Amino acid sequence: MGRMLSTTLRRMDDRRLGMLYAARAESSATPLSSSCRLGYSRWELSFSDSVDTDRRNVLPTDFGEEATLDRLRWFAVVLCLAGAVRCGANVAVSAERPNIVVIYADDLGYGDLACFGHPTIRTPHLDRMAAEGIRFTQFYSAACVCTPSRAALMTGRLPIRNSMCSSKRRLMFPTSGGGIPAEEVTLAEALKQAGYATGCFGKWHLGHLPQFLPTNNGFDEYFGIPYSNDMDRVADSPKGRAAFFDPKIEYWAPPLMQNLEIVERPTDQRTITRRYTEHAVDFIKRNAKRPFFVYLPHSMPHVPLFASDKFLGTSRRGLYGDVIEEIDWSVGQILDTLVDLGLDQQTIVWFSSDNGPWLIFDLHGGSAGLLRDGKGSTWEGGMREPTLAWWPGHIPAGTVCRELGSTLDIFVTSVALGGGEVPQDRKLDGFDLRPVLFQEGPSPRESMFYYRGDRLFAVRLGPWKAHFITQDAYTGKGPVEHDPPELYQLDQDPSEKHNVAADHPDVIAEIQKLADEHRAGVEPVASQLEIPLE
Ligand SMILES: [Ca+2]
Repeated sequence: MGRMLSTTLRRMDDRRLGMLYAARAESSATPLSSSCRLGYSRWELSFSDSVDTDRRNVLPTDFGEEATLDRLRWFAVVLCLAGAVRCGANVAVSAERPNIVVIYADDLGYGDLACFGHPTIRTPHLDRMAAEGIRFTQFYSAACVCTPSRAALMTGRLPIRNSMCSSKRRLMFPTSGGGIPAEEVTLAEALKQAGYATGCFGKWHLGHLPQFLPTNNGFDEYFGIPYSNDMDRVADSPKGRAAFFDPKIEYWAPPLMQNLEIVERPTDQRTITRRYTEHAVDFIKRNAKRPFFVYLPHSMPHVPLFASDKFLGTSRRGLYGDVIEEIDWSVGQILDTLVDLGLDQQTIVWFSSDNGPWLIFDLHGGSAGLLRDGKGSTWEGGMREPTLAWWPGHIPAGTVCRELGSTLDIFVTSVALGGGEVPQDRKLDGFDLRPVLFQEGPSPRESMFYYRGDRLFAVRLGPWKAHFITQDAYTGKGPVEHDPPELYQLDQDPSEKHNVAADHPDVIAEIQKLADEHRAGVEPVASQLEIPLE
């Protein structure tokens, strides 16, 4: 405890720091190449060899910015004086086995929340999560459409590995006969195994046949619709997009399910956000005395848009704003329930979205803010999501993380927090984000792989993103291959406007190498999305 630390400060790149954390996160799956030189530069506190490993995790707190030398010297002095400080904090927190809540919006854009810059949509409860917790500015879904995105969240594995993607059929439909494979370990299964009560309230979209539904995949309870709210379109509804621009309940007939039973059809979507919320709150109250996992995947703002009477016509952003503000109300109900039950310091709440905004629906689609394109594309607007995490007393209030994270990481982080077991017999693509949440170290995630269907379109490494293939989301134009790939520096050019490939052949070579290694590590699996309903 009283051993002196050597105070050598030197620069190192994220990848080396990432290795440091990967060594601790047993589940970290992506191999880290020691040759990489492209990550963000960081300062490292270099300790003498006699310092224990946990001490190495105590690092400067403002990971979004490059820390100053003075700050780090001061930090080192404080560290020496204070002794262990937060040494071993991860172990203590892990032992607490917090409740875990994952709130997942559908087709929400990066620019659709007030705390992500929307000028008129009011999101006070989500803003509260940001103010009291952590806001991620570079957090990614693992796919640009619903089904593969949700499969990745639930398994910590890229859809190319868990069978839940296809370039022929991008989603599960009511005519699909496949679903999440039984051999996949869902987040609910991993947490249930660790003693958690598990409930899913919302849109599932990982197969609607009984064996694929939530209660056969780790959840004790389910209330929700099994696929998207625009499926089961009624034949005599207005053609094309007209039905969406004047939505009526009777135009679509998705079933509302309780566990394995259909309890309502068509689902009254006007009250669906409120009812998901009521079921989630009830579940939390009933399970207040044991660890619980709540998965609350809202079926909106995916079109068709519906809001309850209380919210209809109240937002300056129109119907889309009404819908977002009702989802925000829902978030407030969850947070207030946790506070009222005295569980706020024992519960981590995540908020993110499955993919970007569906831009072809004009005012009924959201906004990706300054990001390019939206849902369905591998441009940033399709996969970078407005993401928050809240855990009073554990996540430092008002934190902004400008490093990389992914919904893939929610699986690994949650299982680690819950004291569960991350599967060791398969490749995982998630990282343990606890160092980021607790502001104890940089993000172990340095890269992101952008798939459209089963094809790798782009790769991000540090601030650089190379597009090997591009395709607009829904214009009907085919894919365009690029050799050399298009290259963007996302820290400087988040809108992907300035292709700088000609200036950085070394960067392209490095990313090409990473992409080749990644492809070599993917074993082909048959797609569940191509299996028809018999
Ligand atoms: Ca979606």
